[in-house]
Amino acid sequence: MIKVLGRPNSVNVQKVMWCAAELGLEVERTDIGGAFGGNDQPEYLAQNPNGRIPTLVDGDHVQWESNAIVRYLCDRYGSAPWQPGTAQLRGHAGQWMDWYVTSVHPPMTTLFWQLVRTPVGERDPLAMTAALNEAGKLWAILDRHLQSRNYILGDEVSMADIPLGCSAYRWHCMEFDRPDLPALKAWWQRLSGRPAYREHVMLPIT
Ligand SMILES: N[C@@H](CCC(=O)N[C@@H](CS)C(=O)NCC(=O)O)C(=O)O
Repeated sequence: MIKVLGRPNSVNVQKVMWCAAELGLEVERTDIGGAFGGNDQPEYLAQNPNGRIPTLVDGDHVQWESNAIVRYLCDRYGSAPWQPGTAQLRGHAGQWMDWYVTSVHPPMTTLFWQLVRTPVGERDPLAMTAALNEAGKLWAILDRHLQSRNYILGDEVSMADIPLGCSAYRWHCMEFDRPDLPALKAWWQRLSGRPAYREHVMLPIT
């Protein structure tokens, strides 16, 4: 059976768990990281030298980096639409998945740490405003893209929706004044109708 090492409230673990559930895979998940610890132990570091979560163990195959794990699962166990059927669609899936990591994740991480993990009196308003402005600009790019399609690659949901979809839950559910981006919100609501998304992504933000 596929094993996923990582606590369920990690956005990076959520990508993998949501993806596996959509592909109908049975997964045994172990709580590692955060309050559970374990990711600094030699046996964990032997599988993932970064000491970060998640790590995937699929028989002899051990892998880290959540987006790469999503690609691996879709490639090995998926079919269209999760694993897009053409090189062009896979190219665009990679584009949006990498854009999430390089562009959207940094300001979203600042917002998350400020709003969820930092006591009110210790928050840094300048950092929060800068992150909110940056994240708002980036989500507006996706909002424009989604004005003419239901999902990131077109009519059907795919692996391209997974990293941004996990982050979109936090964008819409953390407490702050967010800009009105109706196409983005409609896409997020479409994802929210999926049982696997509700089970693995729509968890308390802690
Ligand atoms: N680029 C990595 C980032 C992994 C990462 O930073 N994971 C965080 C949780 S979201 C982590 O390991 N934090 C330490 C911990 O949970 O103890 C990936 O996408 O897998």
